[in-house]
Amino acid sequence: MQRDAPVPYGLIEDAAIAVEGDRIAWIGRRQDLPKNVEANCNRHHDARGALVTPGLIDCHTHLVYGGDRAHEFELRLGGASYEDIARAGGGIASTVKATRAASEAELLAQSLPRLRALMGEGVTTIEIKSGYGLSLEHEAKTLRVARTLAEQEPVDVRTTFLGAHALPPEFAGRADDYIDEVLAMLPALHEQGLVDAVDAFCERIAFSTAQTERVFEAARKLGLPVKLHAEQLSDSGGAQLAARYGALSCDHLEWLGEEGAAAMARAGSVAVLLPGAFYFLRDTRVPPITMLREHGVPMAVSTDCNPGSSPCTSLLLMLNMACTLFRLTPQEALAGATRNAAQALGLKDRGVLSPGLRADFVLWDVEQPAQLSYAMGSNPRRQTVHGGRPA
Ligand code: DI6
Ligand code: FE
Repeated sequence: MQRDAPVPYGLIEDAAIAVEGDRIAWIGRRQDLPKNVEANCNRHHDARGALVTPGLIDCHTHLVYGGDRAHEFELRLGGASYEDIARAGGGIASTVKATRAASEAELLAQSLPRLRALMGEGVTTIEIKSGYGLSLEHEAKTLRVARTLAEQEPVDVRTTFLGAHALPPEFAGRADDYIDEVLAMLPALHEQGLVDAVDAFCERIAFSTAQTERVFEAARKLGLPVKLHAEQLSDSGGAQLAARYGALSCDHLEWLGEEGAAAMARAGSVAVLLPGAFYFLRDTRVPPITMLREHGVPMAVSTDCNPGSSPCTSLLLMLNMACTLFRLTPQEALAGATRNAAQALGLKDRGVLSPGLRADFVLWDVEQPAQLSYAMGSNPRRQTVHGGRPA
């Protein structure tokens, strides 16, 4: 797919891609392949009719965590709500306990299968948030595990500091003091090279807009981009706030209002849609897709891979759910896991197949792109190429 291509998906029939190092050197119709490009090529691969897309980008995950929350799933099925469980000291807090208790090696071992499952479906870039450590020691541990995953596997990892995810038990009733702590953690983690972006959970069960703004101010001072978990359970004005700080993205957005959408459009923030969380929490309020389209807000689609609201390691299933539950077109869904997902991470070197960009792509055994979001639970991936190398 190429940027601004007039045909659906920017599809090129009978295409050729030339790769040099980790970059795309040339892409177009095979018959147009320049003679010198062909002559300089020392290895040819016949894609044998495969559909080739950019490597998939999962731009919102909480993939590194300890334990699971299957028991809370049972409680919810028995009638308890996600918010009830959170208020009773479960929810995110129970994952914080398990994550703190896990050693770095244990955390890595628990996270690796989740990463491999996503990579098995063609993910070449993934964002991983902290937010289950909630202290300098454990946030650093989480972010180091995220970095180690990228060293061990052929995948790019972007790390996001989500210190303002929930109130840790030792700060119960002292949310502002905990924000002071978050503000102290951020520069220390940044100094260790562990932070690519900063996120917060702005919600009535988490942090207020005033508290979120303090975090954003601190990020701005360090020159770090921000993102926000906004309007997931209520409209708290988080999107407008995030837009004022030029947020890369606002994520969830079930309760987003018109002013929020307009602010996002002005700021160039991406709307990251998380149909897994919507589905798993049996939400009924769909994010305002038509409004986002009308305002020209780019939409991304991601797994939100986390133990509480979206224990999901299939980005292809999310493409399907983005279409069935949120009524995205398959073309919008695919752009949501490629081009717009790259934008949500502030990455300009990937997400589309264009000369000069990273040679991250996937060969699929499908006839047409809509099959990627059409089928549930199938995985037509034949081969992934990450940075010009078979992965
Ligand atoms: N919103 C979410 O959906 C995840 N975090 C957040 O801020 C859920 C986190 C969890 O329940 O463990
Ligand atoms: Fe999330």
